[in-house]
Amino acid sequence: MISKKIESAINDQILLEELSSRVYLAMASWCEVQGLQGVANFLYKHSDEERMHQLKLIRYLNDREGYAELQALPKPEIKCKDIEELFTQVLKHEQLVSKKINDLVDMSLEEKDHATFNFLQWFVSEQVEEESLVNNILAKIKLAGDSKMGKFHIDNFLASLDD
Ligand code: OFO
Repeated sequence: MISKKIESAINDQILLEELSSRVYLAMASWCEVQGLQGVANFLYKHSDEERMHQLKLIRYLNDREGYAELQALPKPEIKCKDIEELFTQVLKHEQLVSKKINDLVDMSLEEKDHATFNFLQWFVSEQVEEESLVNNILAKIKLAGDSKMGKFHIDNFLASLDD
C-alpha cells in the first residue's frame, strides 16, 4: 500500500511525463512543417517514449493500491527560431524532469518506501541517458552552424539516431 503523499507525487510525475510527450509531439509537428523530417521523426519517437514512461508510472501506482488519476494538460506553445533553440528547450525540460525524479527519490527515502525507491532507479538512469543524448545533439547542432548544409546534416544525423 502506497502512502497518500507518494501517490500524489507520482500522479504529478504522471502529468509531467504526459506533458513531455505532448510538448515533443508539438515540437515534432513544428519541425515537420519546416521540412526537417529527420528531426521530426526523432521527436515523434521521443514523444512515444514519454508516453511509455507515463504508462509505466500509471501501472506501478495502480499495482501498489494507489490510483493513477489523469489531469488536464495545458496547450504546448512552441516558441523558437531554430532547432538550436528548440533543443535548448528540450534540454531544460529534461533537466526539470530529472529534478522532479530526484525529488521523488528523496521522498521515497523519507517515507521509507523501498519499493518506490527501487522502481524509480530505472527513471534515474533514463534521465542520465536522455540529458546526455540531448547534450550530444546540441553539440552537433552548434558544430553544424547556421548554413543550409549544416541543417541538412543535422536532419540526417537525427534521422539516423535510434533514440
Ligand atoms: Fe520521461 O524521460 Fe524524458 O522527460
